[in-house]
Amino acid sequence: MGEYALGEAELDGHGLRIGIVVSRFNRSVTRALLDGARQTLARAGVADDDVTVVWVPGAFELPVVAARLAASHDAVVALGAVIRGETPHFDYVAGECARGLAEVALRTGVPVIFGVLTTDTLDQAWARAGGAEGHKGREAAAGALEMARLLRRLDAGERGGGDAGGGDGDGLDAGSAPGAGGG
Ligand code: INI
Repeated sequence: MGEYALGEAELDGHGLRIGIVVSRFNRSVTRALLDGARQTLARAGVADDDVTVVWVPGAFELPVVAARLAASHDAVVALGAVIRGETPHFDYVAGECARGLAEVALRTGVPVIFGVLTTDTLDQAWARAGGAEGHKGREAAAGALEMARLLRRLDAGERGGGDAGGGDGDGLDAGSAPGAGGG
């Protein structure tokens, strides 16, 4: 048995290629998400040349570009801000965006990180784009690095030594991990 989990200190981005797809709708918020994501990637050592940023009109368009980026990157970060306001459009846009991004990840095997804010108000969105509730862009970038590294480790059949899991779902039991071998 072994355990696969990466602690935050292990978020080494050197050599990883990260695609970012970001929505123009509610652009001031999504620009803040993008800036935070890029900072996190740079601090982790991801080279500028290894980051591709693609803008799309709205959150509904994120999945199709995420699929393209998945073909040539180790992980994809999808950033957007869907704000409920008064319109039922929200449910369609947010729901299809989430469903589409999940489908891309499962179909391609490349992690697609859901950095899409879904809030009732613009204030709530700002709170999550560097305000009182944290920074979803930074979190999404960290998630992309963790997942890219984790999948590389699983593919290599290595045993991880991270302590972030603790058997509560963060780590993976090597017995069920592809390539981990039994015996
Ligand atoms: N797109 C968003 O990213 N956020 C929203 O809040 C939003 N609202 O409220 O409508 C939104 N709509 C546009 C949508 O994503 C598509 O771009 C559009 O429907 C064209 O397909």
